[in-house]
Amino acid sequence: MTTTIIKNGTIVTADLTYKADVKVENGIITEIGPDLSGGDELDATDCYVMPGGIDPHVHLEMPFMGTYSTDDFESGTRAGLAGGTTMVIDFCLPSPGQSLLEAIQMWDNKSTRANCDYSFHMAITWWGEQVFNEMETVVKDKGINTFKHFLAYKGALMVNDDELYASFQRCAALGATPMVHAENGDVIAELSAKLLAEGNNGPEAHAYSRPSQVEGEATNRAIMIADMAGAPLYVVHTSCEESHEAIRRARQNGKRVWGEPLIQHLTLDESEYFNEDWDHAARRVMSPPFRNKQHQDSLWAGLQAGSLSVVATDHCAFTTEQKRFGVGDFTKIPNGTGGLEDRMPMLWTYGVSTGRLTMNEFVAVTSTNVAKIMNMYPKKGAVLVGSDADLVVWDPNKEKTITAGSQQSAIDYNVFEGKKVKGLPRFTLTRGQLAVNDGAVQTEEGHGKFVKRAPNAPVNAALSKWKELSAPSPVKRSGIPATGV
Ligand code: DUC
Ligand code: ZN
Ligand code: ZN
Ligand code: ZN
Repeated sequence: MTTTIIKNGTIVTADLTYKADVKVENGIITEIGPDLSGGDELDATDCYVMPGGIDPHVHLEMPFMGTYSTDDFESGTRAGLAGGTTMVIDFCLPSPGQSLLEAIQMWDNKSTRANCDYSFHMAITWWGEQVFNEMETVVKDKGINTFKHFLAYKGALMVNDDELYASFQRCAALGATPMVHAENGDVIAELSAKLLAEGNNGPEAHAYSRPSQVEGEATNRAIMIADMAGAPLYVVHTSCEESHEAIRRARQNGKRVWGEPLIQHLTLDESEYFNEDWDHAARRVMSPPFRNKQHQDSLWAGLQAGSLSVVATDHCAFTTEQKRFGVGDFTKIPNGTGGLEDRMPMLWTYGVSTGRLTMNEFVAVTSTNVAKIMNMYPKKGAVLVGSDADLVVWDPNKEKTITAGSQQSAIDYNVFEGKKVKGLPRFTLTRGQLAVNDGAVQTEEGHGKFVKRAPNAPVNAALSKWKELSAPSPVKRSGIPATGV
């Protein structure tokens, strides 16, 4: 039995800040209190002891746009741990026509290399009786209670509204939460073709092809369809005011809708695409694209007001060589950026240190809210007796300048290159095991375990106003007009 005592730190959770030591035995928190002893000691003087970050949105070794994202479950989770993230949720992506269960088998094989715990969302990339039937096994046997739907990527991953409605209804019946990548894929396809025809083929055209309206429209549509289906809804990578506005309105109306801005959208803006260096701009091509300052202000306001719930990364890292598949045609630039290692330090620096977020709000949006929405609280996302010891001992005075040269990610650049961050892990523990030791990364490949997530409790179901209005049976009429003459 291994015992570790985290000594002299200040515990920061989503709702409390207090001084106490933490005892960890065999990967579980077993005691919290003053002056604990009886194990290997980790000195947390002048540090905050927080639940490790949970990134609910990553794509590791994902087959996408003719290639695979370069960070896999090994380098991706190592990058996460280095930055204080102790769990990731990846998207299991069946190719159209493929069995969901077969896709899980493929993801199980890839994820054996993970350095920290992980879970999967299931993507609904096609629709049919087989998918309808397999969804039950996915929820009940495989422990996956979230289903992602792409409203973009026409001709590849996109689902149409009839499929969306059918799948959302199925989610509601199974106690699962649907998720949506909300961008109007039909409009994007039209705009992209027009831009290319006009000779607009550089990376900046990627942003022109995906204005904020395409995201606002799709978010509104998905919220309304979820309401009709009686399902809650998680909106991934909320990047603009129109989408945030739709989420805000839904929440005010009592709907269970959550929005997830990314650290990239909070801290980087559209001017990145106007850089004269093609590589610089292409490396930042992701969907949705970076936005202007007004949209960024809206996202920060949403985190402050609680209308947006989570900060994620959509970590989907491609090398410069992969990005160059799109020279001469921006639609062929693999969409995606990195961020796993930098999410926590960047949010601390730009959110907590600036006074926009309290430390407790930081913990909520990087960990606790995720654990609650994704049904794994308080096993994850908590500093409580009985919780997994996924912890970060956070040194608010530790500084660095972000640079690709010293990152864990396997790609050759970093979208945050040159940014100075203050606030970094002194120690990161994954189920009690040290992955960052006094700043040094010492991960163990294969240490990570799959985390099963149960279906939602009935109280978590969506409240549909539409259902109350719908007629339960046909109206009885006399004097029916005769047909035919
Ligand atoms: N957006 C990206 O930028 N990459 C992966 C998938 C997505 O929706
Ligand atoms: Zn997406
Ligand atoms: Zn994504
Ligand atoms: Zn291990």
